[in-house]
Amino acid sequence: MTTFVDRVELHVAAGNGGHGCASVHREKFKPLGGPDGGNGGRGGDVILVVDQSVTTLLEYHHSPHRKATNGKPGEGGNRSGKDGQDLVLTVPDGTVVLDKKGNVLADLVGEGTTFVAAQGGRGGLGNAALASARRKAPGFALLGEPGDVQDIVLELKTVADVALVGYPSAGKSSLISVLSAAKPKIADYPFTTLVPNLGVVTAGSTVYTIADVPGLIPGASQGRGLGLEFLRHVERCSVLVHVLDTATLESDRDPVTDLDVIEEELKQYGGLEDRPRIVVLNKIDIPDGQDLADMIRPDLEERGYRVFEVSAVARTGLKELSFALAEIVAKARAAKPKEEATRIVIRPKAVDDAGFTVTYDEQEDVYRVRGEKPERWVRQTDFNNDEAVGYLADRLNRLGVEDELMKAGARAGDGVAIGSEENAVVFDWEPTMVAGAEMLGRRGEDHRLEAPRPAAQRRRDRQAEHDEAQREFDEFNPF
Ligand SMILES: Nc1nc2c(ncn2[C@@H]2O[C@H](COP(=O)(O)OP(=O)(O)OP(=O)(O)O)[C@@H](O)[C@H]2O)c(=O)[nH]1
Ligand SMILES: [Mg+2]
Repeated sequence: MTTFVDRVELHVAAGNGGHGCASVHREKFKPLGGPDGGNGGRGGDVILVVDQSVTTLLEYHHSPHRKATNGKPGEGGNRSGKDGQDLVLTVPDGTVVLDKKGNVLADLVGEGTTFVAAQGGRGGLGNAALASARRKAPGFALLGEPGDVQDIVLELKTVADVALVGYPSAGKSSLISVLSAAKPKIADYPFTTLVPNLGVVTAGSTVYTIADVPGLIPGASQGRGLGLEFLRHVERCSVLVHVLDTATLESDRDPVTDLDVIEEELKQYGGLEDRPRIVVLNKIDIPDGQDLADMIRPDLEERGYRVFEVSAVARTGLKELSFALAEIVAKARAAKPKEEATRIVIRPKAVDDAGFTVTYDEQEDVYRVRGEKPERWVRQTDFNNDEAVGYLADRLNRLGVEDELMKAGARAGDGVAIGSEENAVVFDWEPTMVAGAEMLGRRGEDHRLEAPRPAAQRRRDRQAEHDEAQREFDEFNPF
């Protein structure tokens, strides 16, 4: 059984971020040095890039699981962990990226077009980076975030200017082989072509691409023959060419009914109505073929088709055909808006979403907090470390989560879930604990041990706090 490789399911996993390090500088005779734990490295992204020398998705059919490397954890002595390496996957021009539900995530057309299919996790901050004027010696670090894991589907929609359609053995592949340098498989049995062939044609000053699709038969729309699946390859073309066989000896077929049948199947497929069409009568090197062509030509012209008589084998009528196609293609290109020359980078989701929502989830009897920031902060928290948990509470409080919980009607002891239903951290709310913490000061410090701060010091501390918030914001908004 032949496998079709113009549609594959791909499982991609970006690298995890490395954990931050909690460490205290040690030096002889200086027992209490400052915090010197470095940050974890970023996990590598999984990136799809169009490479025009790649023509199939075969590679991904054979190995559909791909993972980028993890970031390394930070170390003491302020050493940051190394970033993970991005995994770059090359795909053919015209690859469409879909999610498992069939939604289009990206349509990759043009050399170098890039799509980040899975984003690497951020590295966690080490305790050196977490230190501030008010939290001089944090005894914790942030965890690295897990990288994205995505199931995606890649579909190839050939990017060709001209598409050849017709019955099996009408001579579509033969035509490509004589119009271009492509060498597709040609044989006198039906369904020789199983995946589209692509050729480049030069006619005068116009260069265009031409593709065939596996042969169509009546009922293709119901899945007969190879079905209509391959018609997606003609969706991007600017002109359709009906290749009709004038030399078949089957009693129930003649070129005009063949044309009607194919048109009916195209209609079933849909979306191709606006494409100009021309008719090629092939195999006129055979005397009966020429006679039949002469006979049906007026009928076809009456229907409004431009008709070309050719022989792919004797190589006649090809020049006229290739120049006529060039003209149609040039016209279609002129009508299209100019393509962006720049590389497009498409990310699977927006980078920033500063907001959050609090809703009461009746089913689970919890107040559910959703939002990019709070959910990220939870992922970064080492719940075995009380100080880290306290830091999380401070962050949530500062974002206003506590206030919103209060407004939503939450009382002490109520369940609060941060995150989606499948993936949430649930805890009992203790608003007084946080209020108490505010009174006592932030985690990692204790007012009672310090002399009252002079005004200038308080100002500096406020500035430091502001800087920290800014850093957090910057870290979250790389652009
Ligand atoms: N005499 C003659 N035979 C031709 C001509 N063009 C193609 N053929 C023959 O017709 C047969 C089918 O040709 P292909 O080019 O493989 O046909 P196809 O339309 O690509 O067929 P599928 O891939 O099966 O859909 C081969 O044996 C070719 O040699 C022609 O102009 N004259
Ligand atoms: Mg063929």
